[in-house]
Amino acid sequence: MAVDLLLGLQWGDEGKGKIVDVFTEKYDIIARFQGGPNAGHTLEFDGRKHVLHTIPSGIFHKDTINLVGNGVVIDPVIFKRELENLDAFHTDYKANLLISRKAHLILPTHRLLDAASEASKGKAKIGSTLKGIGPTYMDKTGRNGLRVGDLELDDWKERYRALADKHEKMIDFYNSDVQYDLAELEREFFEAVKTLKSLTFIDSEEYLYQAQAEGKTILAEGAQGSLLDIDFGTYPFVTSSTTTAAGACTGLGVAPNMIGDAFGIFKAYTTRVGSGPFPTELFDADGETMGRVGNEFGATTGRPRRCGWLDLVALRYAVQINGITQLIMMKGDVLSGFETLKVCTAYNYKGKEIKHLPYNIEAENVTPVYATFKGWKEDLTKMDNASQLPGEFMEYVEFLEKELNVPISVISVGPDRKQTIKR
Ligand code: 2SA
Ligand code: MG
Repeated sequence: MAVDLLLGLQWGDEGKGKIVDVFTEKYDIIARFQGGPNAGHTLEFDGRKHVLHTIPSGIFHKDTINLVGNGVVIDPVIFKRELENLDAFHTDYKANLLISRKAHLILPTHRLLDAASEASKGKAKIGSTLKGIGPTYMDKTGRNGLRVGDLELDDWKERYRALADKHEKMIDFYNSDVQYDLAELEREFFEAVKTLKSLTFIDSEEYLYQAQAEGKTILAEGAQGSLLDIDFGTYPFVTSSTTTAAGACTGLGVAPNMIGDAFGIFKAYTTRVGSGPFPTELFDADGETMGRVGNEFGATTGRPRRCGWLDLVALRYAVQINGITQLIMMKGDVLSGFETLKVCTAYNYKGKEIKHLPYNIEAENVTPVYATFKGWKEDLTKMDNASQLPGEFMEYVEFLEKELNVPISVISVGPDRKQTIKR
């Protein structure tokens, strides 16, 4: 069986957690393939809201296996907290949560290095979530990292010490005023490692290979978004992993010819948290309304998200890089009540109108070209059938389908599992 993908097409926070949770009934296995506790996947059901960071969003379905793949970076401390938060939901995570031995570990000193690095950048800072993501992936590609499988070796604490000692020297090198009590951080870390070790570690590429051979259905759950991809995002204002389709191959060990559907998820408008260019960003009442009505705050850090109109130049690029086969549109309900809506269809770039994403999309280089649409007044949040959706809303949807040349097969009209319309 081919592996399906669910990928964010913007700068993250498209609503991947909700959709994975809704889709889970169709899949035997949900697998995370990149990122780590920088992600914040929000799920709502039975009147309760839950935020996941490292754990796949299929965890609330008792018959689903949830796999943390080799491409993910795990902070045992945050992971332990996530597990504790699950206790109230009676999930059987000892049985249905599996961890790849090849996943890398975030050490306390990785978090400190992240803070020191950001502080050293001053105004040019990335706006990192400061979870140690960048330094951990640097150690991975630099071939210094500590992996989950190392925790099964007798000398893992010595390996830990050697790496942490090296990090301390690097922190000194930054000469930052980041204050810390490493002994306390390490006490917490070693305690959390014990919890992590109580879970099942596996050779996940072999596990997935066998699962495919047995005809199991698998969904790879992306984190962050395509425009935060280390290669194709708005570098350097990106995260440190491959958030696009190819990341599922390297982050799980799935062969490229075994990829099935690539579901691309996007919001009816755009948001971004952290620094970096954002051509359609709004600084007016419309942007403020999107943020307020859409409750646009970082699910991990609580930071307010920047808001703006939908950017089809960027979205087309993401559809193309990922080979998206079906689109899922989120948060159209947030746009109810706008008199008119705008969609960026092209950029003015060096005196020319272009439809592709150029190397440089800072405000001084690109000016968005907008198409305007009549808004709708109806509250979409109570609707549960495509036939109830207002005409103006459908015009918006059909315009996007035509421009992107991919069908929008799911429309979400609110955060709850139930507020999901299939077309
Ligand atoms: P990092 O933490 O070093 O990977 O940050 C690098 C950039 O990537 C952005 N980034 C994110 N953008 C949107 N959502 C993310 N997850 C959280 C959420 C973020 C939060 O769901 O809201 O709570 O603030 C996420 N993770 C990383 C980040 O803002 C930097 O621009
Ligand atoms: Mg998020």
